[in-house]
Amino acid sequence: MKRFELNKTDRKLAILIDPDKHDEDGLMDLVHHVEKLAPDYIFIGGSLIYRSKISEAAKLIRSISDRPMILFPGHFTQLTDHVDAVLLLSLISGRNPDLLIGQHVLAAPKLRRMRAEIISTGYMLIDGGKSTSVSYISHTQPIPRDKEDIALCTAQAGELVGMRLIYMDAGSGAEQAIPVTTVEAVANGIEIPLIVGGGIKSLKQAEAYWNAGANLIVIGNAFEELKTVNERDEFARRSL
Ligand code: 1GP
Repeated sequence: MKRFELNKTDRKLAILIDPDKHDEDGLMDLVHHVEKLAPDYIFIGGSLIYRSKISEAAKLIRSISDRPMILFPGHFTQLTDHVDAVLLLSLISGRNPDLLIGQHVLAAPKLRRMRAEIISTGYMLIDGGKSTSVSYISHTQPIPRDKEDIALCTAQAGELVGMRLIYMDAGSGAEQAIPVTTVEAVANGIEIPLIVGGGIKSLKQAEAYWNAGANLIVIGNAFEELKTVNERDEFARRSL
């Protein structure tokens, strides 16, 4: 088991793999390209996994990559022991009690038995310009993108109640990524590490978030949707 290490001075990258978007060959091909990009972590998960089995996908990824694999679960049914760590998400931007404590209660017995590291994470949705799967599935409204003060106070509240990380997400495939100024305000206002994702399309964009104080950038769609080997190689080369 590899530990999930994240500090306030880190500038790290994770690639998010949604196993439902790939058949077995496609997933293997993707993971080989993720290896060329050499991110710090592979995240695995999705708002709704209905085609694939998360454990099978995690095992397949592990057969190709030794990189720390972190589960980013959309639901407690996605829990698997074939990962190194699990982000135990509390959706603190929303007011749906099921995603603040209900799912956690149902998951607790399994979480206690798992070998993977469990990391309590304050998860905040920020409006990314369109309705996303996570917003629909979670029955919650994201924080308006121009309400920096609400984002900051929500993150601070998450830290005060004991979360180890804050994850600000515009949602997978967001039209607009989170404003850099909002990320900067939150990063400066909390003492725990900050993860940022949703709608980030390039490593240049990631750089702006690292400079603003984000400690881990998550890129999903922008890398997964590159169809040709050349496109993926090009994205990987740009990271060197
Ligand atoms: C979504 O933050 C992740 O939860 C990644 O989003 O797929 O838009 O990169 P993208």
